[in-house]
Amino acid sequence: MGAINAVTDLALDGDIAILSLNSPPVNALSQQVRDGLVKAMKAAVENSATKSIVLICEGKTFIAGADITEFGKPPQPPLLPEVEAAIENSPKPVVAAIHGTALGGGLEVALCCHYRVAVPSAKCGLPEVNLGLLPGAGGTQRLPRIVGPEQALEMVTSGKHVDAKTAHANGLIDEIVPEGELRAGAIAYAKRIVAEKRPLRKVRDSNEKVVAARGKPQIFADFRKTNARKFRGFLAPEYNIRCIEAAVNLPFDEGLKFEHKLFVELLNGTQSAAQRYVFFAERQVWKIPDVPEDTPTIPIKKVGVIGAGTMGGGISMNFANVGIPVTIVEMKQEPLDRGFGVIRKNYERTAKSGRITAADVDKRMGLLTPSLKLEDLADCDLVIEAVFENMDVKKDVFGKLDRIVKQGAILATNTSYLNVNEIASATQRPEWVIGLHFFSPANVMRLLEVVRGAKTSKQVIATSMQLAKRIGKIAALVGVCHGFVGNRMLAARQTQANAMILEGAMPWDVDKVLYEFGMPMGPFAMADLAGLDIGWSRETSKGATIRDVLCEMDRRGQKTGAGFYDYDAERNAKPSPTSEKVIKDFMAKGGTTPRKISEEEILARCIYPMINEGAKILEEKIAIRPSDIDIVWINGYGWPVYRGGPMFYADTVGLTNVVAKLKEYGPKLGSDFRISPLLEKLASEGKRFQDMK
Ligand code: T1G
Repeated sequence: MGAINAVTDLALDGDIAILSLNSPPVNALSQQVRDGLVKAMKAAVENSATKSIVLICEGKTFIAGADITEFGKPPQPPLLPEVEAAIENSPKPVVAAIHGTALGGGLEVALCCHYRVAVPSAKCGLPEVNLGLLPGAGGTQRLPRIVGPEQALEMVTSGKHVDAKTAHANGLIDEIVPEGELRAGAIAYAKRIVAEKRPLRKVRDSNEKVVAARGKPQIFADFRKTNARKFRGFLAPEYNIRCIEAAVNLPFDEGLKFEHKLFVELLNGTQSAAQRYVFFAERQVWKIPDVPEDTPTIPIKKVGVIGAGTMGGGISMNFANVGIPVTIVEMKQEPLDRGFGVIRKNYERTAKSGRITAADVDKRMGLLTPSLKLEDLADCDLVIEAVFENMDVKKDVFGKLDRIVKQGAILATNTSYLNVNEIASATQRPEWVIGLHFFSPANVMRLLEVVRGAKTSKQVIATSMQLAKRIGKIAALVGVCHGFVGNRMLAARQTQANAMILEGAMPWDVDKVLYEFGMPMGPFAMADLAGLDIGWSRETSKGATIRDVLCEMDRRGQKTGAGFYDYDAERNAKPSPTSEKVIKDFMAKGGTTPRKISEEEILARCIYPMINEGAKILEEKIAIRPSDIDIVWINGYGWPVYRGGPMFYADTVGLTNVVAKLKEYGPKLGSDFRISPLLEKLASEGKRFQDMK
């Protein structure tokens, strides 16, 4: 017994062999781990003193899946099926001892063990769908045999982790052992199954639940129908469903072959490549080269928010959700009352859906204090300003905060466009000023653009990034420029969208292309949703743009039942002959003859200028790395994750093609349009954004 290899150890506890893995950070099934498992199983089985084997992991978690870094490279033996066969076909019972998260290949390995025990805090899941994949090592064939096809469908298409209690209830876990006593509990369990001569239970042989579902295709038809909207554009969910169907309709080994065939298809596809890229991008985004991970942070125990409007209210909820008290300041009582009313309604709606309890609603509302006085923010650790998007108004507020709020507090602005350095210049402490750009609805949208000013201190940056994690956001650190990363690139797209409807395309033509590309909605439907009259007033309107004319006609968007589209009572949009006439009249007035614009041109002119703007953002070091830009677009603007984000997408299209198209459409992209030198350079060197160091 002893070390099998650098990450695998085999020990004996009485007549129980303890096979332990120790491969930080998450005991992923790397080649070394697989090799260790096969060799250790062989040694344990051949050791006559061994009656049973416990598989356990050191560190923070049980096996959290295949090693994602190995994907896309030639597979190295032993492969996972060989590992699984060594465990499942062991003549001695194997007990998986689970703590942390048994995920993907980790749960699949556990399902090849004859028994599974876990501590109460453990979780299990098959999250491969989040990587554009499916459980390719028998998970789609073994899971439904334990939990039934319905639950299996839910687990493999949501990728959600189930807690130990649920896993015990649905049969995934045989016994829950006391927290902190996993090893002892597993050994005791192994001794018991030996003493009770319990069978070598193989999941592959328990067919009751799949046979019971045979001849009931409705299970799958209903599931597909219920989730069609959620799965739109993704390949992996459908492939997972087909595998569960195979588990019901095919003998185990044929089901296994079918699963493997679909797994390989997904693995070699662009969607999984994109989603695996995003997996690592979501972990990279927190790493700030010049702000070390051990940078001291400021404890945030009390927060102040200025403005109880849509943004102020949503922002405050984020902090109340994690138990941080918030004082919300408004100028007048009426907007303050209205703001608190909206927050309570939002919480009550969440409670109605069962995601929180009525007690939670009261507890969170109890953490929110209304105020009409900025002075009430004096002892806050962080103050976030969410007032009207006007520089003078913001500078006035920051000047006052500078005089009121204690030294050592962070002063943050929720501006979505304005110059954070200029806002900071209204204070004597610009090093304590930062931008925290939330996205509407702020209590729902996952993205937070953390805007670093020229003088913002590393401590303030580190604290803001840490706080973002605490309130469940994904934060991207960006520099100061107009619109930061997301809105700056959005403007490049909007410019082209607006230009093309003055050349012959209709708003619904442009929206259709972006919707089919995978965006939740196109720019014109989005404008109607937000309201066409943002920043518009009849007094100043000159009918200079199509938007002006539509607003003058009281077509302000969904809220008026008409905008670019006409809306029925259920707010379903349909192309509008009225706005079509407005647009055509506009072109006629401008002397433009409408032309047919192809979908290919619409897509290229909407997406490629964004990519070009992204490259400029990298040149100006407004973003740290291309994948941060992708994180911004996926989590803030609904860019489809299976396309990896605008910069990753550019790499899949090929930067030379992007440059070529930008040159082809150059004359239409506006007199001030310039191709980014970085983009041209990478393209000329045959490189990708991913190759940037
Ligand atoms: N492979 C390689 N590296 C991994 C990894 C994995 N499976 N999981 C995590 N890491 C790295 C991660 O990049 C980070 O590195 C560090 O570990 C800590 O991760 C055949 C096909 C387990 C819940 O999808 O969900 O099995 O940034 O920051 O917040 O069917 O990691 O420090 O350099 O996320 O505590 C299926 C993926 C694989 C699970 C821990 N498994 N991992 O969360 O830490 S596909 C998954 C997670 C598969 C089979 C198929 C989480 C976690 P670095 P972290 P955490």
